[in-house]
Amino acid sequence: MQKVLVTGAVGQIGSELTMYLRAQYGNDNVVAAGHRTKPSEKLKNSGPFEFINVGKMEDVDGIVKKYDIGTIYHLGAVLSAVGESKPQLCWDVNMNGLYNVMEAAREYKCAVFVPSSIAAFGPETPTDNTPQDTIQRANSMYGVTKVAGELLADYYYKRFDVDTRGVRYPGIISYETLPGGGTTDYAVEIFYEAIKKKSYTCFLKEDTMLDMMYMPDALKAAYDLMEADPSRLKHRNAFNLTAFNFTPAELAQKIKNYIPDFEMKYDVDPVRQGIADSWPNHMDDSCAKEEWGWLPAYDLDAMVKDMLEKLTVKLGKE
Ligand code: AKB
Repeated sequence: MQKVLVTGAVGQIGSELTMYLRAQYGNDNVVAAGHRTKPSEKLKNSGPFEFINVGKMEDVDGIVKKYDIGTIYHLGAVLSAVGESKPQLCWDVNMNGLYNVMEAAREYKCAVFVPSSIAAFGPETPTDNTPQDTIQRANSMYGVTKVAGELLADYYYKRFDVDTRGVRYPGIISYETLPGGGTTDYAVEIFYEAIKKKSYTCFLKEDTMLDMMYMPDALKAAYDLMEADPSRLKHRNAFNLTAFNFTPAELAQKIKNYIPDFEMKYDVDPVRQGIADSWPNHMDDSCAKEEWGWLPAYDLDAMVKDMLEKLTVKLGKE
């Protein structure tokens, strides 16, 4: 079989997606590619691992050729908060990285999974039941790269017949690898701090409503979309996707059900608050449901219970 490549494989989603895909396709068939950050022993020892810079065409080209790659899950990206502090880096990694992946996919006839985000929307987008096809005037650099990435993926499908597919992920909550530099990171940090210190200082306002999803559903979504019957896909890229939505105050209350003396404080970061305020409260993901059977397994309560159980063990606080 042709092999699968995961870029950004040391990141929050990439590290777990690599292991998920290795379980589906076999360890040796899934190549993990990271950039500088040391991979975990599990990631490194369970299958092929390489360091690459997605911004360098020769790196992307080289790994696709070396391993006879048939499908690329392109997770390598700079997230929203880091993107605002380093906009030039964000453009370089997110746009040139994606362009290089698209070019390699065109040349070697690979399929590509392109993750977009709620960040592809902006302040003029309808915030409730945000339609699949709507106004997208993103106002963060990360958001700009996500909108452009969606368009680029559509272009490569229409112009060069590259099998591009993708979703707009909401905030992803997980206990394995910490997210790095996003606006929704609070929804992961809060669990670590609740277990370690019974207190968390949130950088978003208590009433900031955002879409979210638990990692097992995010992994299954990527896999299911890439395995979906293409004749059913009216859209290809940028499917709206959500599992639940909540505010920081609501999440704190859910955690309090398990840790009654948990205390939530607020110290709002204007940059990340501004980004969050430009994102939807809740996306309409009916196209993903109709076209490829998207159905999340975890609701908010199930996620909170599982996160607390798994992290308590991980942090040795049993
Ligand atoms: C971020 O907060 O930047 C990401 C995202 C929603 O794309 N988690």
